[in-house]
Amino acid sequence: MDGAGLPETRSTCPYCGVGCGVLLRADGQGGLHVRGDPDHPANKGRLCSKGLALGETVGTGGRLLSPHVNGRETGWDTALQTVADRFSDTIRKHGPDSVAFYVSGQMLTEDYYVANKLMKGFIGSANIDTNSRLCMASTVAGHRRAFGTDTVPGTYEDLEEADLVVLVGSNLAWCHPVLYQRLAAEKEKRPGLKVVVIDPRRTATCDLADLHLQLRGGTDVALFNGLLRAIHEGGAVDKAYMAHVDGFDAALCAASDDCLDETGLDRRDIRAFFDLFLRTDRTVTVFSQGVNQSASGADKVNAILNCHLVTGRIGLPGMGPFSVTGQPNAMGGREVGGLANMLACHLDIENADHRQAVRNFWDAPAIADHAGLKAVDMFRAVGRGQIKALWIIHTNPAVTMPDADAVRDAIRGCDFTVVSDITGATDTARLAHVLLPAAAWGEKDGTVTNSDRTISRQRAAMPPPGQSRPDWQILAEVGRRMGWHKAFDYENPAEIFREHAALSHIAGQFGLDFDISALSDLSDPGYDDLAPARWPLTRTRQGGRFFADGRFYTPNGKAQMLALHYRPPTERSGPRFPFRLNTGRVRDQWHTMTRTALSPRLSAHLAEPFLEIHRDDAARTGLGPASLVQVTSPVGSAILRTLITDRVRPGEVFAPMHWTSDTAPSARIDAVVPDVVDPVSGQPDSKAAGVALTPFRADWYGFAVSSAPMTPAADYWALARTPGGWRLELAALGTPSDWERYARDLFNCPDATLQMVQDAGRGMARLAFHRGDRLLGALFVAREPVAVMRDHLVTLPGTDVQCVLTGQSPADRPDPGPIVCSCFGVGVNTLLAAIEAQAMTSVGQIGAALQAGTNCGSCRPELTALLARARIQEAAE
Ligand SMILES: Nc1nc2c(c(=O)[nH]1)N[C@H]1C(S)=C(S)[C@@H](COP(=O)(O)OP(=O)(O)OC[C@H]3O[C@@H](n4cnc5c(=O)[nH]c(N)nc54)[C@H](O)[C@@H]3O)O[C@H]1N2
Ligand SMILES: Nc1nc2c(c(=O)[nH]1)N[C@H]1C(S)=C(S)[C@@H](COP(=O)(O)OP(=O)(O)OC[C@H]3O[C@@H](n4cnc5c(=O)[nH]c(N)nc54)[C@H](O)[C@@H]3O)O[C@H]1N2
Ligand code: SF4
Ligand SMILES: [Mo]
Repeated sequence: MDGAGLPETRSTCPYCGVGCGVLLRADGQGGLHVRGDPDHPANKGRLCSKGLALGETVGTGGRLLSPHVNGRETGWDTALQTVADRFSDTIRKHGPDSVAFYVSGQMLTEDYYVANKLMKGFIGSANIDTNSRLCMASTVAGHRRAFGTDTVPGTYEDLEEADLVVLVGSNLAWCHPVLYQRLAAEKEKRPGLKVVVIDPRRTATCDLADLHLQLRGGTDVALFNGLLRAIHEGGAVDKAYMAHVDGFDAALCAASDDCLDETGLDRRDIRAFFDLFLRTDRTVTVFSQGVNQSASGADKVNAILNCHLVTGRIGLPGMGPFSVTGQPNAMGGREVGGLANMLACHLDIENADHRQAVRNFWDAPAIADHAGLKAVDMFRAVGRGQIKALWIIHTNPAVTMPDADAVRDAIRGCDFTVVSDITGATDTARLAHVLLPAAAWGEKDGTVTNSDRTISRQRAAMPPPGQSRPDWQILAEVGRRMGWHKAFDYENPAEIFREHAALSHIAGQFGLDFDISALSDLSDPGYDDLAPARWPLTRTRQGGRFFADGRFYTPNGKAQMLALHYRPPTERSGPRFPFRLNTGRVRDQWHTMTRTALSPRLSAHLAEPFLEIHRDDAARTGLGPASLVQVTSPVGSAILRTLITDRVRPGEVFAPMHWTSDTAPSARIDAVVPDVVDPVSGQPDSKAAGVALTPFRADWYGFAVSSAPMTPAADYWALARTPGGWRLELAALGTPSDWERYARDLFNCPDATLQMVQDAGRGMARLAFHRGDRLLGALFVAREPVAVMRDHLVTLPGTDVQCVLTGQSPADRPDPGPIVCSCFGVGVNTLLAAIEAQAMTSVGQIGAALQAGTNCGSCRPELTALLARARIQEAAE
């Protein structure tokens, strides 16, 4: 039964900040059908690979189904009372600043609002910070310095209305795929729309670029300072608009140092970019983590804002700086005041009138009167024992905070830690004294705000399993049990949303931008039916853009250009750590993979953690293709698979952030990243660790497939889902004396039938275990990285295949190669063969022949790259 005929629920995708609308239909058996909502303004029916695979991630296997206290299952009453008592006791003994919440830009606005109210108004501390500190803090700081408030001026439509889109430190094709597709579709229609990508790596996004500026990591301020000078010298300053802007002379003076050589770019490319920028009024500059996650993140943001202010290109159709948010509710979190240095509704914690107004509105016994600890400082305070009770909600800091081993140790050493998650199997959840089961995305109601200020509803399509509950309910109940019954007496999320909207009216009266007071008397059914709407939402104003009118939220009402001095990336660690480690995301995984790794389709794209390294550096370091590399920094080390490429600059390497103790314990990359932060925003520099690289010379390498979970024992392993089970890469020092025993332990199959070939002299062993006709698992071992047809082997567990030990596919079933199109499971070998045989020249032809790229479109940049590769090969032949 596929649930056809059952009603569809309109909701929002829980992943990136594009905030696509989805239509969900539960099949009544725990499954969920997902399609894009044609009526949602963000995606108009489109979805990327991650959105489309949501149905594969909602099963209850692996879910945390009941509260646990000190490792023992309990009921809610015990768990909640334990949390409330410990927090109350700690506050009584050590004061409100001895406790902290670490929360997430993936929480719904209603969850976030309750957490912020509890901490700032009732506990009376501002020690609530969020993973948005690792994500958006530099933009928040940059916006506030320039505009006096944290506002994204433009809308998604601007990308389609622009004549030039500059993407700075953004891999839009993989990280905001539907927005990328909107841009790609527009460029196809209107090739005059130019795209410039500014990124030290050649990413999938570069397939759309007319110009790729592959600058040296960390040098963006030098480039945009240069642009500011060129704007001035080229006579492109908008003199009329400058009446609304302060700080031009100082900004220009600071920019007068010519540091363009620092960028490592060819002057002609720089000139081409500057010329394009100068002559194109309709310019949008999109920026993301290559800008924010930097020791000069806030300065990078302001360097970009300077160039838009001085040209008056802001808040008009097709013009403006555009920070794309990462998480689904990064924007909502900023609205409710989830950061330790904000109050609520964009009100200021430093402003006594703002504080009093919020306190009165909440009828609160206290109000935090100074900023709380920002994420990095917060975990350092936990480590020192200064924070004695910590509640972590909807985030996995033991993996994603810089200096992650120190963070893990700090949490482990904390007197009292509460973790709310949907699974107990995370690096952070394992450290909790109290573990609380949260309802997941498909099961709960609330709102989120996407990158272009559009508020959308998330709606439940299925019941929460076991005892799990929505985060707002858990937080409100703890608030009541701590003695604040009336303030946290919420019955449903609608009530919380109305209160939030009413508080925004006060912000509006203070003259602030975030005002959604038109929604403050929404009825419950009105909330249920709420259609996507862009703020501000007041009786007189709905949506639109900001700042074209020259009205800003600074004390004198003018925008501020900032005087920015380019600071060379500091020599972090000296000659012992000569490589610059850049980190980020891959197309089909979401952060620490607790949801996306459940999907075999998504796991097929990149099944293993890797280090992108330039071929000259690889040769110099003694790293061969597919060898393993040890990455060491002053704070930690990791082992990753080498991926030799010319996509990165010499001297710079790149690793993904996704792998964890559960998927590849040696590849928790944040264990290597030191906790250097931007002095203005407190945001960690996640993209510039100084590292040393050495080959990891394992004594043996292995590859295994299995229909049941495996328990690997090896120095390096990486586990991924497949349609019929799991696949595993292995490597270790010290060869086991008995491969049969090793493999039986790995597959947990003491009595299955074994087939085995072994050549001890060559260090080769191949073992297959059957039960009856069915293959349980197979292990291939060699002294070098194992060469077998992985994408064929992963299809075999659970089938009645007999002959697997060759590791090759039979002639009538060619190996498809690593999957490129995850919707239709089309591999790279299949694609290259078809391109060659049928002399294909376009993504459209590939689609017509193989379907690849015709559904979600997330792989289209990779298909373009394959076509180019085939062309180059042909030319060479
Ligand atoms: N598939 C997928 N999509 C996601 C997520 C995910 O986990 N998976 N997470 C979401 C979240 S929370 C976020 S914040 C966004 C992040 O989205 P992005 O910011 O687009 O992603 P990143 O890969 O972190 O980094 C972007 C680029 O910055 C470049 N970069 C590094 N250093 C510099 C520099 O000094 N200057 C410049 N100009 N560029 C530099 C990197 O090479 C990288 O290509 O993605 C969101 N979308
Ligand atoms: N080196 C490096 N580090 C980085 C980055 C980088 O680019 N490089 N990027 C940084 C950025 S931008 C970000 S945003 C962070 C992201 O880092 P995190 O937020 O730590 O990563 P997630 O895996 O998204 O963690 C979300 C957790 O919430 C759980 N969860 C899912 N649904 C629910 C729910 O409904 N309720 C509750 N209570 N829990 C739920 C998930 O199971 C998971 O454990 O990582 C940061 N760290
Ligand atoms: S672009 Fe993809 S991950 Fe982002 S919201 Fe849309 S479907 Fe979800
Ligand atoms: Mo993020």
